Amino acid sequence: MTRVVCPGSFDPVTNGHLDIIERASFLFDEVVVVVLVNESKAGLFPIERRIELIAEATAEMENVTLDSYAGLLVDYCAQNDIQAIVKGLRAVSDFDYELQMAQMNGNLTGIDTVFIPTSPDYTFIASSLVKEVARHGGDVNGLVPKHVMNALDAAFGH
Ligand code: COD
Repeated sequence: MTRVVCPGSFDPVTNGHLDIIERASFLFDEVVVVVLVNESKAGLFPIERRIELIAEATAEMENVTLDSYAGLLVDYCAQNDIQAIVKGLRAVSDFDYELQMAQMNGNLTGIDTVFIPTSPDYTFIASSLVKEVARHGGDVNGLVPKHVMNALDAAFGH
């Protein structure tokens, strides 16, 4: 049985993230989506709320489970019998950083990273841009699920 992790900040989860999670769920036996806690970055949504938003979006994906973790991703993987890290790749700009992280993680414990190319429809989507657009009342329809749109509206008081 192959258990993989899809790590991220997910602040909030976008349709780009969900596309990668769903495709990973077709490829592997079990997918654990882990919200990594970055203590130096507060973020918009508390960790528990990010997990709720992912849970609602992945409710139909039967082999997807959710968790959060503060620490090194490789330690989470070792503690939870995870065989590989799954990452989405948007563009060449992602590649440099993701390759470096993949190699660092591999160097730490030997764990491998599997890259899934983003779908063309989602290449430009990033949580940070979605928040910027939503903060100013712009339309994020199609970039995030409806319940995430509602959560963004509530967070920004629209
Ligand atoms: N299409 C496809 N994939 C996407 C898209 C999109 N539109 N948007 C994001 N993704 C994928 C990317 O693979 C990305 O890595 C992942 O989703 C998560 O994205 P974010 O923006 O939610 O999360 P990041 O990039 O802030 O997360 C970085 C991590 C938390 C994964 C990373 O910093 C980490 O592993 N931290 C843990 C601490 C650690 O172990 N550090 C040492 C690393 S060497």
